[in-house]
Amino acid sequence: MTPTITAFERSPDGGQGLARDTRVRWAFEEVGQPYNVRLVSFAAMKEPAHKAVHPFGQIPTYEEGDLVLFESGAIVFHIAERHEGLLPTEANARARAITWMFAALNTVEPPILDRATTWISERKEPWCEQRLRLVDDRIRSRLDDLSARLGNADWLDGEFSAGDLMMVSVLIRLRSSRILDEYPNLSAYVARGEGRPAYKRAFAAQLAINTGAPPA
Ligand SMILES: N[C@@H](CCC(=O)N[C@@H](CS)C(=O)NCC(=O)O)C(=O)O
Repeated sequence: MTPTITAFERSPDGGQGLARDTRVRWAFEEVGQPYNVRLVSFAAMKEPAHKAVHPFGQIPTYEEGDLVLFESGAIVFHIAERHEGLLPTEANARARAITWMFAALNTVEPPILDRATTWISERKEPWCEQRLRLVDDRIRSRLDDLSARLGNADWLDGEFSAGDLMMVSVLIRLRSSRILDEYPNLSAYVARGEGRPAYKRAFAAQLAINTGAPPA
């Protein structure tokens, strides 16, 4: 059965690929699993019908027969578990790749998200600039350590995995801040991720929805 995910009918980023359906699409593309997309408006996301699928009224969601999932991390993990290509088969390497998924979502994404929230919701506040400086320092603290760990490697732990997919997806959200430019190895890491054919297909698919242009 072909799984169905949800995505914004119109993404606030206009198709920059920052909405979290992009990481799910990327996972599908990496493993070669076709998928359907149901588009939802902001209003529809808060209606009971959508909240029955996503308790917090958000995207993305995943439906396949009786199985209903929400949370991009859980969805990407589910795809990675069901298909070859995103998680190593060796048990310890697999556990480490899963650890990187959690690190991306629980340790690296929160300050990055805080920056986006500050910029979107608190931009007009007189203390916004001060707050942004503090948030940026918290982001840099994470990036310092991530950059040191990645070093000259292509990926975080051997072959490309769901851990890299998630970490790159999280770091992409920093694009507009230019903070990533301070870390050449992380910039190159993100570029490697974005250069993967599967990412390009995922990006094009979400862009097509937001611009009305057919994917290349
Ligand atoms: N932790 C969730 C976050 C989901 C989330 O914040 N989704 C955003 C789009 S990327 C959304 O639906 N925003 C609209 C809203 O919260 O009303 C995940 O990783 O799936």
